[in-house]
Parts: sequence; structure tokens; C-alpha cells
Amino acid sequence: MPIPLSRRQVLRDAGRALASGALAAGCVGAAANSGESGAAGAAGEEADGTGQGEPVAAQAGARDFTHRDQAIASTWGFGQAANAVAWKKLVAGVDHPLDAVEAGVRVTEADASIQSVGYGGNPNALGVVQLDAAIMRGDTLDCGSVAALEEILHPVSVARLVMEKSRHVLLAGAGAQLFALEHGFATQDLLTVKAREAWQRWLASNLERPALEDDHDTIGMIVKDGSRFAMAVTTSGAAYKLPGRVGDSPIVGAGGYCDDEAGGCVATGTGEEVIRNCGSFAVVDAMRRGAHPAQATAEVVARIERRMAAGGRKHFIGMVAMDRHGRVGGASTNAAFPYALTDESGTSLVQVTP
Ligand code: SD4
Repeated sequence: MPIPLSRRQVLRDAGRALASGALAAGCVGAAANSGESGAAGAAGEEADGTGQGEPVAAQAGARDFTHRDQAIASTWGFGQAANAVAWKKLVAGVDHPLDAVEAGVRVTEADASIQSVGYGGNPNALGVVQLDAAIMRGDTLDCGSVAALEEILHPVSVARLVMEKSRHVLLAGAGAQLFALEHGFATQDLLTVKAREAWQRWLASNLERPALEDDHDTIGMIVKDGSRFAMAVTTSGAAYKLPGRVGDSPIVGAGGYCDDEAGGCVATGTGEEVIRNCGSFAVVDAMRRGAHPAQATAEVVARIERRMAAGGRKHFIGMVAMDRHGRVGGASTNAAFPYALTDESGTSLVQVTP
């Protein structure tokens, strides 16, 4: 039974929660602030669609001099299942790695057990699932994204159509949904019973921070096919966010970026902080100047941490990047973070520690 609550009441309470920091800190940051988010709780656990999973190889970091012609890197434990589908597509031969990256993250979007992406994702403060996604190709820098998109199962595919069939880069809200409907997408209810019950508990709990297990994470994926790159990011965003809130994922250069001249990067964590620092663009630009992906992500994550501290904030940010040589690295702020890496030798879940 839905809890009867007027829209005005929820918005007012959500606004109050935001003002008190509970929404912003409670989103992805809450988990990290406790030091328990992501892979910190992963030791000995099965991959379970929560973004955690069984570790893992320790990051090879700057010692990773492997040249990879084809490779896929994606965020969190659930990236492994997404990589598997993307890899199959990639090695079968694709027109562009966009096809692989889109197919890969669609797996996560459709998985109801993952409460931070697509179907089954956490709703906003009003109980409405609003999805953000972006896709980009590294040869032309063509990109497309959707923000606060409702009732569409595969926002990444809508983002791709925004890129390929419109003159625009980003469509939001009702306009994004209209565009999707015009291109043959059907609407469906994305709020699962589990996510609705968690939201109702949140409402009943006086808007305390979301439970840790409900609280993360975005899938971001980078695919390299020879010299060509593609990236995609898709998420239901911060749990119980203010209606209309847009995170970093659909902001090209923040939640994700790729450029064949340098490589690709994707981010997860508190989107507001990634936006403030143009996170993924900064990493790709560091790789352009020759930094190893481990070094580039470490530098940018350290910068974000420093600026957060200057603003009196502390949240979780995780980033993973791949350069033109197929070298991969990642970094995270105050909690461990796994990324899934697939190449011709198989898939490994690589642990990044702060
Ligand atoms: C957002 N970056 O909307 C996303 C949420 C996320 O790990 O990545 N959580 O801010």
C-alpha cells in the first residue's frame, strides 16, 4: 500500500532533508562516509548485483604496461555481467564499439536486482524512477544523453538515438520521454516492489539516509576496439533525490568521456562532486598528456577530495580509465571500489583501494 502523502509534503520534506545534507550526503556519499560502501563490504561475498562482489586482483596500477587491442572496463561487480555481453558482441565484430558498450550496459539496466540502475532502480523523493544515461564515441566526439527520463527501460538506447537522430546532445524529462516514444520505445513501470518498499521505509524513517545496500551505483563502461573508443554511463542516480535532480552521468565530461586521441573514463559516486570537477574530461586530458590511467584517475580523485574538503564535504567517488594503449587504472576516494576488466585473457574484478 503506498503511503498517502501529498506531493507538497514530500517535496517540502525532501527539501528540508537536502538542506540538512541528508539527501546529498545520503545518496552515494552516505555509504562512503561510513567507509562501508562498494567493495569495502565485498570481501568474501558473491557478486550479487549490488555493485559489490567477490574480489579480485589488486590493481596493477601504474605497473600495468599491457597493450590491449580490445578491452572493456566497467564500474563495480555488476560490470562483469555487462562486460560479458559487450565482449561477445565486440569479438563477433562491430561497426563501432558503440554497439558493444550499448549492449553491455543494457544488461545492467534490465536487471531488477540492481537498485541503482534502470529497472528496479531507486526512485526519487516522490517515488518516481528518473533515469540518467549517456553514450559517446571517441572518433567524432559525437555524444548523446538523457536526464530524468521516466518509464523507459533502456535510457542508454534513447541517448544513442539523441546522438544519432537529433541535432542535440542532451534531452531531459518529458521531452526525453516524448523523443523516446516517437522513436518506438514503450513506457513501462520501472518501480519494483522492492524499490517501492525501500522508498516507503525511507519516507517512514523521517527521511534518514538511505540504507547502504540501497545506495549505489552507476554502471559506466569503456570499450576499446583497436584505436576506437566508446563509453556509456547509465544510472537511476542518487536514491530519493529531489525530483528533477540530474547527476553526473548524462553530463558528458563529468560522468564519462572518451576521445580516440587519448582514451576513456567513467565515474561513479556523488555526481555533484564529479560535475564540479569535470571529472572524466580531466582524467582523459591527463592521459592525453601521457599520464597512465592509474595516475590520471588518482590525480583527479585527489583533486576532487581536496575541493570537497575545502567545501566541508566528504563523499565517495570512484573512477576507472583506459588509455590508447589499452592500459587500465582506477582510483577512489575514501572506500574501496572494484572495476571489471575484460580482455582476451578473460575477466577480472580489479580492486582499487583509496
Ligand atoms: C549520480 N553518479 O547520479 C551517480 C550515482 C552513482 O554510485 O554513481 N552512484 O550522482
